[in-house]
Amino acid sequence: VEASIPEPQREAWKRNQITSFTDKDGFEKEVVRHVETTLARSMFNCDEIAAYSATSLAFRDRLITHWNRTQQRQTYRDTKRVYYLSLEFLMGRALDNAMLNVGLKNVAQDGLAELGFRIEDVVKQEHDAALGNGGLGRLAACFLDSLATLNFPAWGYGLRYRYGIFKQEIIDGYQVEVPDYWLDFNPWEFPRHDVTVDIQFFGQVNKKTVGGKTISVWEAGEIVQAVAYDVPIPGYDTPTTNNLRLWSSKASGGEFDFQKFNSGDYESSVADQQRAETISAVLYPNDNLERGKELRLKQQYFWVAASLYDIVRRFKKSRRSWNEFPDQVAIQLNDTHPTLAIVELQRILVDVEGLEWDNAWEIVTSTFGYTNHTVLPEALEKWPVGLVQHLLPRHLQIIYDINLFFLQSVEKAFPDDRDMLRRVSIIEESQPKMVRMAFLAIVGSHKVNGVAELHSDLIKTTIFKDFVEIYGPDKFTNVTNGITPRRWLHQANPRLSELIASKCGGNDFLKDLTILNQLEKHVEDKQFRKEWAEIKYANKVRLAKHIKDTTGVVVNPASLFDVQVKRIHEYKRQQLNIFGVIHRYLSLKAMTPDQRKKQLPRVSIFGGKAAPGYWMAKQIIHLINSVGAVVNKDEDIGDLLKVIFLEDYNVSKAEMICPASDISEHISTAGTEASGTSNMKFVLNGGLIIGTCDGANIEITREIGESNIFLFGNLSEDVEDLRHAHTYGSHTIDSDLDKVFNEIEKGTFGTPHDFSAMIAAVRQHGDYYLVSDDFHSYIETHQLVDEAYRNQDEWIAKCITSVSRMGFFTSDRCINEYAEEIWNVEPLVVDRH
Ligand code: 475
Repeated sequence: VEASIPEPQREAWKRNQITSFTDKDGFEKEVVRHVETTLARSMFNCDEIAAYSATSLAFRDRLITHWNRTQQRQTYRDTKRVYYLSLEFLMGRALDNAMLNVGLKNVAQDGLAELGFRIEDVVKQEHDAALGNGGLGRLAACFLDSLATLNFPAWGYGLRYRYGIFKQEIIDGYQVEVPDYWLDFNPWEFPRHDVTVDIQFFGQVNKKTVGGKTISVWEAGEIVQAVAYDVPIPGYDTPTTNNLRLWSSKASGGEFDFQKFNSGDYESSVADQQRAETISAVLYPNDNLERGKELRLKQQYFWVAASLYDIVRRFKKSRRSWNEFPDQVAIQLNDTHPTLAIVELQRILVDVEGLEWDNAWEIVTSTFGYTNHTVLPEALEKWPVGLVQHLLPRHLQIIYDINLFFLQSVEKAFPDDRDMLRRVSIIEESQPKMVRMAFLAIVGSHKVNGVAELHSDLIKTTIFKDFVEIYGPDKFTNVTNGITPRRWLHQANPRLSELIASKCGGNDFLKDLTILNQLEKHVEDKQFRKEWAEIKYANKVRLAKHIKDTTGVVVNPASLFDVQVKRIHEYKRQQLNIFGVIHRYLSLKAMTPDQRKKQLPRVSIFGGKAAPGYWMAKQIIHLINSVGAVVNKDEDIGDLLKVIFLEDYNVSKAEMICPASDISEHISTAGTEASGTSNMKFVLNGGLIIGTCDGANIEITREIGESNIFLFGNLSEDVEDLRHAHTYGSHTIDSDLDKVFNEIEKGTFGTPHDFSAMIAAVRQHGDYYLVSDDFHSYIETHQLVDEAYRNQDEWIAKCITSVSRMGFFTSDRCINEYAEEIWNVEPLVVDRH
């Protein structure tokens, strides 16, 4: 059936075009309408959740109008589109962001007030959309915001997990995981029951001859249906509203398998249904770790195949030749998780569309770009050949062919280096054989990028060294990460944003963050510094209240707030931090009351989730809580030291925590943190950082100046030698760290046995993360922090100067670099009305 309305009837549609609200009265009308009709409630039965729901529905209606027009415009202009494929989108809350981006938050605030609600309370009703683990997923979310704000015709593609990252509860000092069932009421998604794709698994490959040509036909063993759910992504101060398409799995052929149903096998047909739904049921909760589970591979193929079908379907509408595909389509692979897209596109072009291999391969490699996010060996994806063979028999054949042609070209170019072939082969000749996804991603892409300068250099000299020789250095590039200033400054810290706007000629800095440099000429302005300090204090009061409400511990907002919030991982070294805290505690205990009076009060704040199977990370959480339990009730210490573990760190908590920090910790072993992005969030919110020379810390230092950051520790070029020395030389532990260990072993913080593995990792097992090597420098640098903080005036000046120099770290800059150097796409200029 033709779905397009014929010309004569279109008049009626045009007459009845929807107009969205623009003022308070219009907004209130929409809220009341939604409360009374959509929600079937009334003013006698309207709580904050109902107010949240109705407000969201009102804004959603508005977004949808813009969203429809954006899609029509993009279809009509038919320029090159960007597709960002990510298994994670860590979006957080949508309402506040929608109100700010659309520019109607004040309208909503006044309207809600008249209707009897405080906007802050209404906004808090929303459940975070937590479809990600950490940095990689949040980066994808920032990128979507920038793509829309900069008017790029772009789509995100991901999975609609029924359960996002688990909720963390702390019970008796231990992490307990609780499922995150978040879809109860989600006004921000639109089910597209008409947009479905059948995805096949298992089965076998048969050869068929069609018109004298032999082609491979993949006969399915199982078919699962992908259903699209669309999430509108509003740009800031532009009508452009892009689309994030998330796929949900269900059994194909409707609700039930009718054959089984009719033959009376009702239970097994329901079981089939449930099995199909498992594919998109849950986000794997590992950060910087791959565990090689079959269901994970199924998720990857399911999502990649549905997305490519959609992309190809859209391309085909314009009836261009296949050679134009890379001129119309750029696909970015967010890490190796979507690497099968390379194989799937080759399969579509060769098996389904009948292109010659070489022609197809040229199209494929011109289309894809691959971003690497980690050098940690345990995070590099590899799949057993047998598993790929079983699940995706045709894809394994194609992978072998890709590898064959690739190795032939390598052999030709490096005839004397036999070992090279073994090293770079996409198939690792191990027991069992493995498919190396990163190598497949490199071979199948035209550009490979790292996410900060050091990281991009490291991948070129370590894990991908051979590929730089093979392809030359130009295939490898750097795009340093960034963050969206809309969410991470304007939304998270409205008062600071307003103060900045008052010195920077209005809100333009939110679209061109380099404008922040206008702040620098006000650094000496006493009144400005005072207001700046007041805002920081107010943000600390807000966090102190949250700490009191959630942990019962009272902290003094005048203390120095020292924050480390991120996933718990040995390489991020929360253990170094807590050992440092114990050292501080012991020093304070050894002082006379008079000496103590001269000390600076400090609150050490931790937050972050441990992967459920990461035992050591869970021990670290337990130690932090055990230290807190002792220190926080020690009357000798009082306000001088408090140790807080904040439960369930997530995006919305980060929005409260970042603005409240004085100093934040980014202390990974040099060479391990690819970039880090919370370092940028903290500095942008007027906090200083203590960090190692790692990831984007290095570029932050270059931008804001060495005197505005507290760097410590060994450099990445020394790490290998130090590790070697630990294992093969004599390994002496730093004497202050040794005292800390002895205190733990005395039982000061509970059963010593609970922490023996953490100590053994340093003392006996080679101290892989260099905790002992960096300990002294870490402690000394914290003393410098204390001294610097005593001079509040200078401290504030450092903060202002730093913020003024943070323009580089907007994700807008980052997206423009991708657009120019990797995607070759241009924004679609829109006339606004
Ligand atoms: C880096 N996640 C940060 C951030 O570029 C960087 C890997 C495998 C399986 C599951 N999750 C992952 C990551 O590798 C990841 O989150 N990497 C992070 O990407 C954005 O800023 O340094 O650790």
